[in-house]
Amino acid sequence: MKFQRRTLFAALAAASLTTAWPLTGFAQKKIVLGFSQIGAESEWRTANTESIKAAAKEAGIELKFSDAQQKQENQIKAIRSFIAQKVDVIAFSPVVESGWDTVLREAKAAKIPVILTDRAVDSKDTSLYVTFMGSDFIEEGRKAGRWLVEKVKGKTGDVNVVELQGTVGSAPAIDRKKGFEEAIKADPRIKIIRSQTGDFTRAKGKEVMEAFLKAEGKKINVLYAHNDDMAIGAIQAIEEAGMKPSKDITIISIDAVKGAFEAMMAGKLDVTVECSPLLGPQLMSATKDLVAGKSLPKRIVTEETIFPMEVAAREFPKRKY
Ligand code: GZL
Repeated sequence: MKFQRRTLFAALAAASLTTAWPLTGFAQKKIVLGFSQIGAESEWRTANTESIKAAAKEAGIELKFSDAQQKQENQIKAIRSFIAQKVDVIAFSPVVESGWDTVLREAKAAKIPVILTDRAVDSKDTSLYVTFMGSDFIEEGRKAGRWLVEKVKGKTGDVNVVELQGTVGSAPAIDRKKGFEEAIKADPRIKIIRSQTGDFTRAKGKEVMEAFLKAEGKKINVLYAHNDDMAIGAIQAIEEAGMKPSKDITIISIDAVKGAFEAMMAGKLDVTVECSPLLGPQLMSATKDLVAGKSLPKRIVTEETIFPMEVAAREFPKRKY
């Protein structure tokens, strides 16, 4: 018996020298990611949240998730709480571009890396975050504008546009406006005659479109909405005003959520520019890389396309959000 036990111990000692196997306990510490989400203002946001939660589960990452109800102060509070809890990584989608430097400096002082997802910040000190992963909103605006320039090519008459902007001060609202205005310079007939925020929601989009219709009525030829939810709200307002969406007013929007495909298949929306919310897997992979000490590119751009009405029925079954 004695001989056997000695042999067993000798074998274990030898094994411990040859494997990387940590003899002190076997469970690896779970990575903890603190995520501050903007809110639940749109179909896009809901899909984005689902993607992040599902990907964290899949990756075995402990997710501390906070919903800010579209208020910057709630996002700042959440980030401070993540710092106090000493999470491994902080990620967030900044509701507006400005006002983040102080809290990001606190995260830096606490040596907690920060990942920006979906929207950018305007901090001059880019050392305050490791990477920004998300869409190129200026290009999304250009795609919307280029589509309109092509649509009116060879036609005569005014092209008066009313614009429903996203949340005031947010990167998508600022950049989608910039890209659209750059692209429509190609045809001087295209003019933005009214522009106002609908805060990315259906309710506000409908309310502002009602005001546009009261003020401009049949002068309106085109609606450019910074997201599908506002476009869908505006479609309701157009119908309640006795006009036909798409036929009387061409409707252009961004996101390519399911609701937009349903509106295009019903002949009420003309085109939607894709803006993918499915950032969860990329975020979890970046989080694991950071914890493993790997470096990340400063900017990770989401590849996207555009869906005009004529392809909606063919593409809809393939859509993941
Ligand atoms: C874009 C995202 C925007 C969507 C809206 O990446 O930040 O916020 O376009 C959402 O639908 O509310």
